[in-house]
Amino acid sequence: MFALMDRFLSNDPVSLQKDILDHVEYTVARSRFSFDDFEAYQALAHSVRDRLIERWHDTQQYFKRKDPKRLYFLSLEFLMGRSLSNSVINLGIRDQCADALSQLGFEYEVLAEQEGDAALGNGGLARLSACQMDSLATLDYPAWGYGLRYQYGLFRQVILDGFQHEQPDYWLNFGNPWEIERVHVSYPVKFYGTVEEETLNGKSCKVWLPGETVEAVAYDNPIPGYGTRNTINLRLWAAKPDGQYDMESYNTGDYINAVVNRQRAETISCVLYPDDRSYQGKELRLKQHYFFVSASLQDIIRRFKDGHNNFDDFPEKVALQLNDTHPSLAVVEVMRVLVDEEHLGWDQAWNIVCRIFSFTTHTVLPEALEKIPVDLLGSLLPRHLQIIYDINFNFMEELKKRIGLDFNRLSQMSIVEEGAVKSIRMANLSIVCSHTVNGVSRMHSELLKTRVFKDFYELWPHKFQYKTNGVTQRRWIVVSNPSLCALISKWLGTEAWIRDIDLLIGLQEFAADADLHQEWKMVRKVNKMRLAEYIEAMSGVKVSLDAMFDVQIKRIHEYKRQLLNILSIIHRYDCIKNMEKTQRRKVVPRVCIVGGKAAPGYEVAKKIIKLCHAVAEKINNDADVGDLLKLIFVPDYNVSVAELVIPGADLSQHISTAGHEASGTGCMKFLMNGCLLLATADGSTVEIIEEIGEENMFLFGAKVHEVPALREKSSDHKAPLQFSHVVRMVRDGHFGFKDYFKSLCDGVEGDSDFYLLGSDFASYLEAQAAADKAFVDQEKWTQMSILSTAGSGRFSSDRTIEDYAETTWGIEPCKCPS
Ligand code: 26V
Repeated sequence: MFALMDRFLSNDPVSLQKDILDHVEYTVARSRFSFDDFEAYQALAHSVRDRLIERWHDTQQYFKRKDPKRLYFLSLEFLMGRSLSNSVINLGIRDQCADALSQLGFEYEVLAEQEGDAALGNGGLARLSACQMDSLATLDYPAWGYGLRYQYGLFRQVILDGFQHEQPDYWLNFGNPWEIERVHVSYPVKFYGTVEEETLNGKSCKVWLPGETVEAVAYDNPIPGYGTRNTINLRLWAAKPDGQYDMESYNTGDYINAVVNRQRAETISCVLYPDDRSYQGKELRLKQHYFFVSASLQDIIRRFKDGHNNFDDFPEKVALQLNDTHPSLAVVEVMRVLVDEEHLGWDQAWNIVCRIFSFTTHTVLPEALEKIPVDLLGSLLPRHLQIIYDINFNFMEELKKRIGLDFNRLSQMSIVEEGAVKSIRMANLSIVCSHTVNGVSRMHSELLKTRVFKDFYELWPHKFQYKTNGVTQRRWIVVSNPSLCALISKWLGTEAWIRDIDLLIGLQEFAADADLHQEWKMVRKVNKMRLAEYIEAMSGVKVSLDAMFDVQIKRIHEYKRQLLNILSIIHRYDCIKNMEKTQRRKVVPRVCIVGGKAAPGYEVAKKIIKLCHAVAEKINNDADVGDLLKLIFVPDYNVSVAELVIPGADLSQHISTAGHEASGTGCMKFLMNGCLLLATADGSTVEIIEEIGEENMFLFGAKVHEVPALREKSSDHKAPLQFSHVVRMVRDGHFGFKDYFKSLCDGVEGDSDFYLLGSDFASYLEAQAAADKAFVDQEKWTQMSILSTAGSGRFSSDRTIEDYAETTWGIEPCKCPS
């Protein structure tokens, strides 16, 4: 036996260099005297991976020995982005890697750029999952993430003539050193078939005879914590044909077709659904949900049984977190396994289910609430449909006892929705079966309690909680903004804020310090230069560093109101055009940056992207305007693009119609990076206001309680003249594509202005003017910027996760000794 210390790989540059060269030769199979940047990246990635695996083993062994209650985080989506940069920071070996590489003639930053993003998710919910995994590892919680290993991640956005086109993201093309394939960790997942009644030991029980079986194979992705040895696991499932051969079809001679049919199993984990807006009852999607749920639960139950033989202990050892309704079939699957396979009584099983699940919802939009057509569910998962009916029957009986025969309310709360298409309401199912229902910001939770799930709140007020979202400062400051990171540590005299974000508040003390201002401005300028270079390389447009970099990056949605931003840019353009030359000198120059993907079937969002390009074309080529105004659309927005853009932003926009953004997490990343916010009071911005004060932001727009009345108000009184004027410019074809943009214009004028662009326009322009005014006074601006970073502590995912651990999951840290 080696002594433990001897076993660990060393992290000094010499050892790293040796490992890198060994991987060049033996893993990448290139000569150690001749390899390119990509091959060097691969070798570096494998060297880092080796170190992750060591820690991963130790952590898993330690968890096994200690046998704490574990959290299982179930999510259909994780937007992890790049792994190398994050891993070297969390392992504390970034500088050593850079040293090792430079002696080999390579630059760390250049190699890090070789990695493509792991984009196994759509937007906010998926990136939140990634941030939360980082916090779970860093805070030493005994947690596992479970998800799907899509072969194609979120589509790549390509812009041609200003129109969005989608291209497949075959991200595994060049291999993925960050995962470990576990060919021996695999489970059968069943679909279709029939349910038979059988008698076992004198008791009647249900037996599901499936029509199709697919194998789920595990791929493990180690998630290292920062400043700890703990490295947790994100286990993603891939679908493979099962090992059973249907001799009949092979023998009939149609060998080729038999093989091809088997191979079709892989389509289950083939592609991520790119719509984050409205749920469509698609069989493949439902198959993905169940495939993921079934494999994860088999794995979790196997782990539990290895050491426990009484299911009554299950809730002491297992907490299951439902990330939105997408994994909600898990509640039904646990019932099925306990009742049909483990032969527990219904009541005993139900008692267990009610103690293990917690549910977090990430939306307020009714159209995003999942409903699964009963016919679809019944054909794919016949036994599950029966169980759902049984759960609902019991729930309705209990409800009748509580509220009497109020049929209206009973039918609203029922898990089964009657109607043209009889469906299962997944949110209702999740609420009924979970002990806790979390919102993602205080405002979101209030809306859940007073509107979306009002009836459920009245029935079970104790179930409703909220945990305001947070983001990890490791990725969003340390990785993406190293100069700011160094500056913060210098002024705080410690790096401890990287684990203990509350320390950031210490910057407040220096908010007016002239030396800090100098250094802060320098850091911001360097980041702006980096962004300006990217913009020029990508679009050919040269932008002025003296301009205010004004950014709106997020998925394109009507409620997020990118259109409001573009219309105000048109207004700014129009004002500049109509000014005397002498007046133009007073204009604060702006570089407006917009980025985001539209769901492929979301026509309005696609038109907004086209309008942005059409307006940019006009403005950026107008000599009258010059550096006073530029409009840039950053294509293919993803995590890596965000890491580049956020540190370089002066101003960022979070301008959703009040009451529509459940939380928003982009705003938190900008805030941490010292970017000022121009925002409506919606989702988490309400809480940001409380932390940094209204005077350090630019707020505008209707408040959530004013929105319903404004929607009622007659259209003539809503929009100011400037608004009608800019819409008219679009209508009249000022930016071309007159007919194509007509429906966009119709959608914001008159009574159809559902998202209240017209009625918020005047106050939006005022907020924009206030931002211009503040920017002129650079000392004031810098102070606001420092105060933004200083006040961002509450918005770390560390705080969110600690809160979940204590008040929802009931788990405790389990720190693996170093
Ligand atoms: C929703 C749906 C709904 C229909 C079916 C397909 C599908 C796929 C993905 C999603 C996810 C959308 C939900 C989401 O990302 N919500 C965002 O969650 C963030 C984290 O809590 C939050 O900050 C954002 O405000 C919220 O929009």
